[in-house]
Amino acid sequence: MTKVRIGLIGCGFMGRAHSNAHNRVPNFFPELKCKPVLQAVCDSNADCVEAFAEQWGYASTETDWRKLIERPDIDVVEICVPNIFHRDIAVAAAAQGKMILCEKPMCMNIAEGEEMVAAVEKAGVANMISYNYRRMPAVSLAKAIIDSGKLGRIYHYRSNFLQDWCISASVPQGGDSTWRLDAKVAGSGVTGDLLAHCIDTALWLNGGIKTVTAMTETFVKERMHAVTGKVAPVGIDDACAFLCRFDNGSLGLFESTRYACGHKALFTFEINGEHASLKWDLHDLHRLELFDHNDAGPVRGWRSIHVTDHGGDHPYMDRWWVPGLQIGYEHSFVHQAADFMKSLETGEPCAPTFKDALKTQRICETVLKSAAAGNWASV
Ligand code: SOE
Repeated sequence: MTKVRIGLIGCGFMGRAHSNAHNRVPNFFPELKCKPVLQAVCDSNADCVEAFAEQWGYASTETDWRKLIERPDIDVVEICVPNIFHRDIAVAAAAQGKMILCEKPMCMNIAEGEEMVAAVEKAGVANMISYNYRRMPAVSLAKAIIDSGKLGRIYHYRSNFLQDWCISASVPQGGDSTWRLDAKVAGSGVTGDLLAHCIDTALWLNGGIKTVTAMTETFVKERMHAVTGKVAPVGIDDACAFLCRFDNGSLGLFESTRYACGHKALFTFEINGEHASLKWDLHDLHRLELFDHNDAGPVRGWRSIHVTDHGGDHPYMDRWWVPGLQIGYEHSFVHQAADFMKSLETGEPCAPTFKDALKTQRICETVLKSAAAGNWASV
């Protein structure tokens, strides 16, 4: 058994999701030869980092990420801090020969993404961007069905990610919990935060995107900054919608917003082929809906596959509890951590690598450029 010593940077919501995942992996994937060990956690807030280490079981703490990445007893650097820090940490960690698992979106812009790819390729280190929804069993099953050719030629792909937590103008921007509203720290708004998930899944399921035309809107133009207390202009996109053409000739339609009153995390996709269609909804994440035109006429209709069975037909589900009972959000991170460990064993890259995720970054940036210019743009 090889111990893979994790150095996590960032004690926020994503730090918790990743720590929980590593703690679960040895219990639920006992056959893996690489076993994650929570070696060190880093956060600039000394009180928070101590409490976090105690709560999740880290052996030690740091308050400066540069110290963490220099430590010889760290194998994997896990980047769970706001987007503005991703490039600097990833490039420095690669130079130290560390493997890297980085939260999405990959970075602030394409230029940073290119630097990150060059750094991990030069260092020859394992790397991955955390687009966790690929590893929801129902989404993985959709991938297998699409790859089997069952849908035939693909005509349409549509996807949404709808939330409503920014509707109130009193939500601040900046600071530990609302940095996603601060353009200087996040890079973009819903495009990088939410549409990036939709795009990553779409590229995985339906292949590359060639051209886009987009529109964005910032509904609340000024918000108080949580740190300075000053009211400042809002620089992020509150909502973004775009049309696109895929390499396979299909047409795409995407929308994301944080102003869809009543929707908390409605991530959906639907794909329509010449023989069959599939659709999925994160609010009902264990179900995959399939319409198969080859079904006999009297019973032809949407069927709801409860993706919870054991026996190998339903990805990842053998690992969990009782067939027929579902799992949830956190498990996608457990699957991701397990697949990453497996990739260290086999030496195969674990998708989406930095190189894969740079494609998503390119599309996000092209979408924002198209929205600013008001025209079609090539990726
Ligand atoms: C934003 O609210 C957020 O937490 C995203 O940052 C995550 O990536 C998404 O999975 C859920 O929503």
